[in-house]
Amino acid sequence: MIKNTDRWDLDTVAQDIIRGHKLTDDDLRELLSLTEEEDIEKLHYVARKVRDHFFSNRVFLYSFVYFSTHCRNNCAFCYYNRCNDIERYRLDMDEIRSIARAVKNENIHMVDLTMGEDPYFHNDPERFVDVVRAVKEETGLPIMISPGVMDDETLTRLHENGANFLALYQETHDKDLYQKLRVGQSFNERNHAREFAKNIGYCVEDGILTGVGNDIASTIKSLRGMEKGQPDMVRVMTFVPQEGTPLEKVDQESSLSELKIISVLRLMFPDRLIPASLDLEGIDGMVHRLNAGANVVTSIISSDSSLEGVVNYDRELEERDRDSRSVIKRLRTMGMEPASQAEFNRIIEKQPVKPVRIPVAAL
Ligand code: SAM
Ligand code: MD0
Ligand code: SF4
Repeated sequence: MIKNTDRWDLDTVAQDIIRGHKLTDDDLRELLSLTEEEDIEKLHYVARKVRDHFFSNRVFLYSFVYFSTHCRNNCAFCYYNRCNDIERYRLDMDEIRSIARAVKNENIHMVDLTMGEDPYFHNDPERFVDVVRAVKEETGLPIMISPGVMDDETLTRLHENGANFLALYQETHDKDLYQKLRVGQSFNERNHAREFAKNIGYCVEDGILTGVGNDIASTIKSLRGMEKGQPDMVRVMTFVPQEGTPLEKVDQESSLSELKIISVLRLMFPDRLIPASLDLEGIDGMVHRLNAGANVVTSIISSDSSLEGVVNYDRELEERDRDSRSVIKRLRTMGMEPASQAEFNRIIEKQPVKPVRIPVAAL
């Protein structure tokens, strides 16, 4: 559908997708197998066309607040897994409030409150409810929570107290691979929490890792698995080997496969949120991800913050360059603009995305 296809036909492919055409497994296999730069560029072109139809040049921005790096789990890929002997922190309420106040002035659409599965909060979930309530009070912004797996009752309490979005990445929908990645954790419980959250009114995000033992068949399984849950946001991140973890010595893949998958996600989920994470390759990497069809920038952290990212491409760098001002400046050089808060709130309120009409002359 992409190879041996000229520009006019590519526009037709984009129009088909916009009109609701669904990709078959053969299509997915073909797209994920592309290796020639020219073909991959065509795929990105179609993905951008589809994205621009629904979102024009508008981008959403999420601030990332990793408020506790303690964790009871043992994910093979994660720097913060309980077996890794690293320095950890847990912010207290005053620190959280002061960060929330700072975020308010940063021109972002949502705050992402992330933690490891910290027993301090998981054994006494009302503590986390208090955090959500405080951040809502300070910012008035939509709140994403990324707390790991929480039970139905807690998810309900959190929703009632201001949490709008649940980010909970399955990493893979291939059960065998899942057991190797999320060692000792239940596949079904993780899926259930996302499903339950969606049913009670949250927006939800699912996500997969690539470069972590997934071949094309396994990636297709994951894409179909995500499709089943009809998430509001879908992500793919390249696995970055982390010091002190079981997968430390695995070779890191280039971002090529992630960029292809971002485009494929755009064709499968035309009007959904798809992030370009700054955590992997910073602002330069953001440009490639937006050019592949993403429409959200995540992991924005103010330049004076000492909080962690999840992967931290900038762990060794002296200067951090992933604050909202630098992001917006770069977006503008690409002809893109931050969306308005009202546009984002419509998504949070689950109103259908109104397509932006493409003038015939631009096709
Ligand atoms: N503890 C919560 C959980 O696991 O759901 C919240 C943290 S969650 C935001 C951490 C996510 O970052 C993982 O789900 C995974 O997708 C991603 N991640 C963690 N370590 C990574 C690595 N080494 N390379 C790429 N992505 C990674
Ligand atoms: C990111 N570091 O977007 C964040 C994180 C959690 N909801 C998001 C993985 O890259
Ligand atoms: Fe803990 Fe989340 Fe890292 Fe797994 S991915 S070890 S649950 S912080």
